[in-house]
Amino acid sequence: MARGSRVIMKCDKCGGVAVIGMPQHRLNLCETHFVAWMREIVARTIHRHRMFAPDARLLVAVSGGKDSLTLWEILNHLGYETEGLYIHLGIDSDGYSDQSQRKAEGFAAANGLRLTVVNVAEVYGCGIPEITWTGRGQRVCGACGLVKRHIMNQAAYEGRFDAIATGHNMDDEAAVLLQNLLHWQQGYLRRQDAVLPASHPRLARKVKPLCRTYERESAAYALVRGIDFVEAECPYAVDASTIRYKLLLNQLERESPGTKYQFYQGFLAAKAEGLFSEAPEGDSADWSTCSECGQPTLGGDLCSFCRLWRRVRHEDA
Ligand code: Q46
Ligand code: ZN
Ligand code: ZN
Repeated sequence: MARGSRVIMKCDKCGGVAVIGMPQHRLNLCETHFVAWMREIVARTIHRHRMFAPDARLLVAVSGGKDSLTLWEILNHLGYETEGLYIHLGIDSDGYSDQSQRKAEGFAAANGLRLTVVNVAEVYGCGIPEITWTGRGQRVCGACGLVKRHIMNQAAYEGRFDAIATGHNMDDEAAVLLQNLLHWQQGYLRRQDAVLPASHPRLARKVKPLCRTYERESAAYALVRGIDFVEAECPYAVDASTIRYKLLLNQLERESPGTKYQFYQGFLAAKAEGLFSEAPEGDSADWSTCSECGQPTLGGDLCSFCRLWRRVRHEDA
């Protein structure tokens, strides 16, 4: 072959020009067949994991990024009744939160979908970075996760949604799995799944319909479908421990395509056969009700969300 010439990949379905190659499936697809493939995989994932019924009302947690907007577009295309929830975290660096909110709002408006925005600073007094007891990136993410879970549960409960759908992809899930395995986090390993059932009537069922597709596939889908998403990562993501595991898995994937897929799919298959399903004694939930917000809690009078804000307000005084 002449130097400088490009190899044009062909679509395995129609012979047209392929826009993506997926070595883990030995599959190259053109734009049309890739879009159809993504929708089919998501539909099958929903069905295989019995995520929700065809008439379910879904609250889609959107960050303005490629994964959550791709997920929302596909669920909408598949005919599900969806609403979006955007949580403005008050992350100012390069206007990250404002920019992501605009992307989420733009997508909702363009598709005639309803989006609820909760601004953490406006509702609770300060944004995630000002939760000063944290200080380091990793702990900012811990507080952020807690706040997001609480707001999502509250919104799903008040809006009577059947489930919260999040845009976690296989790269996210495989990285968390590797982290949990390396530290033998048995509790997390028992809970990690494509579906997190509602453990209390006020805690929503959580589903991850993108858990069988790679991150690069949701990015490709968003590009092909012209979805305008925020390209910047949250500035705290660089400190998130899962980034290290993602890099490791990507290195393995480059050397041996399909590693990530087999690793995570194998885990789900083993779980379905009973691995990690036995809860040790004393693992059954003993819920009480938080005296401040009314959400269920496993420890004391206040839930961890309300304890966090008490602490923040006290330190602010
Ligand atoms: S948004 Fe929040 Fe993530 Fe940013 S502060 Fe960390 S947890 S990295 S998904
Ligand atoms: Zn094709
Ligand atoms: Zn509470």
